[in-house]
Amino acid sequence: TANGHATDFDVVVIGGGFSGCYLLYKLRKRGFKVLLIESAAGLGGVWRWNCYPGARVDTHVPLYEYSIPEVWKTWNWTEKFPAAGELVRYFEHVDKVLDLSKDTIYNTKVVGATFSDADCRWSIETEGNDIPYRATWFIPSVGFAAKRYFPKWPGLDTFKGEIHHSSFWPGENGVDFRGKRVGVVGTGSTGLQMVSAMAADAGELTVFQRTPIVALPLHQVKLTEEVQRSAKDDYPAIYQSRLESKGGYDFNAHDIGTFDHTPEEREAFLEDKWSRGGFLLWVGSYRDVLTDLKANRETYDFWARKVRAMITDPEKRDIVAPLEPRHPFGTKRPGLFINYYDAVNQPNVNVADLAKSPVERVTEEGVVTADGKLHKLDILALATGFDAITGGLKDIDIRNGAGQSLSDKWASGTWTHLGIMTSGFPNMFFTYGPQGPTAFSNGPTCVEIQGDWIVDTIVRHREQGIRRMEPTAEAEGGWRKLVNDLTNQTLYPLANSYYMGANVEGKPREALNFPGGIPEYRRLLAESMKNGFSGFALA
Ligand code: NA7
Repeated sequence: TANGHATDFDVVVIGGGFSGCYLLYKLRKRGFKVLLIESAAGLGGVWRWNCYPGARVDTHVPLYEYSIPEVWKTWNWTEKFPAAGELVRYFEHVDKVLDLSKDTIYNTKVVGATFSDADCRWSIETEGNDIPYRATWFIPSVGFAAKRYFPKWPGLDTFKGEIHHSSFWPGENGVDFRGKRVGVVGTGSTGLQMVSAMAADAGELTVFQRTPIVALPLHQVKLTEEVQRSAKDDYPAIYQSRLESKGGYDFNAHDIGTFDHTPEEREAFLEDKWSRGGFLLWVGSYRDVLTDLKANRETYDFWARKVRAMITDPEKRDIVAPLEPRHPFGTKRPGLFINYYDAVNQPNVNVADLAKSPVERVTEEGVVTADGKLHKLDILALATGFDAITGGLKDIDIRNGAGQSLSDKWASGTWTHLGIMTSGFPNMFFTYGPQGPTAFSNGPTCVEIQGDWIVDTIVRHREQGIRRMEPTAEAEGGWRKLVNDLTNQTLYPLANSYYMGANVEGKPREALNFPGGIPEYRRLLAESMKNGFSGFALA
């Protein structure tokens, strides 16, 4: 045994976020011996790490939760868009109801995993532990934001104040920023939330913006138990609608083109999407917003008009919502705002336009931009994102029987079949990873679909005595081509986003998400299984 646990399992899962918990629960129910390994002290994955001020999910509940009846019937939220802390409490509830901790080891970091061809089993190595865990099936469910990204600025380590990355924040109230000079770097959905939460109490807050975020209204609603109790009759239908929606929500884009409407009709249509809020203006609007540049510009201009009207200072207005888009609307992840533009309006909030004047270096005192200005800071809050989607997997020393590592295999590009397995690495499934619906899907939707498919697959293999499975090189070549071809029919390649691997120096530029939508993805998964796992070699 290691840490007092057994070391031999049918399945070892890494990561106690939405995916890992789902897999542990479902696999155990089917009689498998499963171990979940988690590097944090509890469950919740991304919500445990990203506990910076203002951290909140921007998909509303009950879309953003498990469809497991034992869980939703016994849980009520306090807000329609819950904050990180409430999501961690949700996972505590999940743990209690599904009894997950008894098969989980916490505070344990997986550093490597090696497949043995001789006995078709994985050995999983953990930090500070000489005895590996062994399993027939290995499922790294590390999430798409497991590897944080730091700016490569000279002098960053010389800064005398506090530096925190958003995903390594010392607890929601762990940094006292009241009255301090705070610099928030990055204006993705994280930076937007941080600025919104910190502006009121910070002494002076500087937003270091390289690219303006397209932020859409989040209409927060306080939820009572009574309201949820009576709404729960509809939950099964809502969970079903997630499976039928392209993005795993409960809505789709309309089958109307932007220019099918007159300008007046268009204004009214977009106004309706905007005022109802959430991601509707992005993926619940005209069908051509993300495929046709001219159509896209109509939505951008509408958005810019809306936001510009909210910003009082003309200089800030041109930085935060420029008349000319920096990339097509929605080709970088939009964020949802509650009070972001009010925060920007505050006199103690400055916006430094890094597109005009990039960061040159960091000194003991703060950040120096190309215009020669020293932005003096007490706290540097990095909301600079992640080596997203592939970074977390490549960070683990995963090796096949021939000694090849996954990070070597994917050095110049990512290869998977169905975004769920990669050839040469048998018996390893991944969830919410490269070339799956991932960042184009509501997380829980994607995770349950992939989780169910993996569990059904392993059950069938047990029934039929299959001990080894991996995609064929041909199938993964086809999948890679499909993912990239479909993406090339959209406007996504026009932005330097993490969707395209384009936010990290030296990372291959490629489509990292399957853009065909949830129903098509489900169809392709089911088709492969029905055809005796077409695209996979079984032994
Ligand atoms: P994102 O969306 O990747 O945003 C990162 C932000 O940091 C973005 O505005 C970047 O600007 C900025 N950035 C990154 N590096 C630098 C440097 N070197 N200098 C200046 N600015 C920089 O990450 P988030 O954490 O906000 O969100 C990740 C996901 O979490 C999100 O999609 C949701 O699914 C939840 P850029 O746009 O590259 O010019």
